[in-house]
Amino acid sequence: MSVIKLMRGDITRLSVDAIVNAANPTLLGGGGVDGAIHRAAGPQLLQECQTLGGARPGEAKITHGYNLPARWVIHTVGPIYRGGESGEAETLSRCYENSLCIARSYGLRTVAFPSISTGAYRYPIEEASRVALGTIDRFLRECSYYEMEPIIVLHTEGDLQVYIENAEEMGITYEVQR
Ligand code: AR6
Repeated sequence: MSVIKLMRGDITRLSVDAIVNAANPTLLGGGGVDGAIHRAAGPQLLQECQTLGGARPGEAKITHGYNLPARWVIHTVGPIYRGGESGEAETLSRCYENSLCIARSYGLRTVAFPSISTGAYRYPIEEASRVALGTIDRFLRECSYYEMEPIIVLHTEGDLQVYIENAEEMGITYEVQR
């Protein structure tokens, strides 16, 4: 059975099959983790993103990783948090699910996620972490024939603690990578 790995760090430094980008609907870069990924990947990433035609919240699209240690980047657009009654959880869940589906269709195994929507898009991390963990866990169970190694990379120790506490509470199999 696959396990969800949790770690603190900078997602742009990971040598994995794919990292996931918390993008905006233009898919043409921005601040936060999106800006860090574009800076580390170099200008060819933006060139390829210009051919994608953007994406709607919940969708995911894949590009090469260029100068990143990761081979691929899966760009997904999280929901902007507007109080939680506007379908935010469903949209956020589709971000994780669609990213994992793309990874599987490309035969990728190690896939690193940031905490989508919990920065500029202001999704409270308490709620967002439960959606992230629940969706990834469900995918691993439904897809147990395909061995995957999902990693959630948190930028701060405080964020990592929230994910650990919720994984514990939800009875999810996880491993902290220090
Ligand atoms: N590695 C891992 N996590 C990071 C890194 C990093 N290098 N940098 C930031 N984070 P955000 P969003 C964390 O704002 O909320 C962009 O402008 C950060 O601490 O990057 O989905 C896009 O273009 C936070 O926990 O993404 C969109 O316009 C998490 O990544 C908008 O922001 C997500 O924060 C998307 O907002």
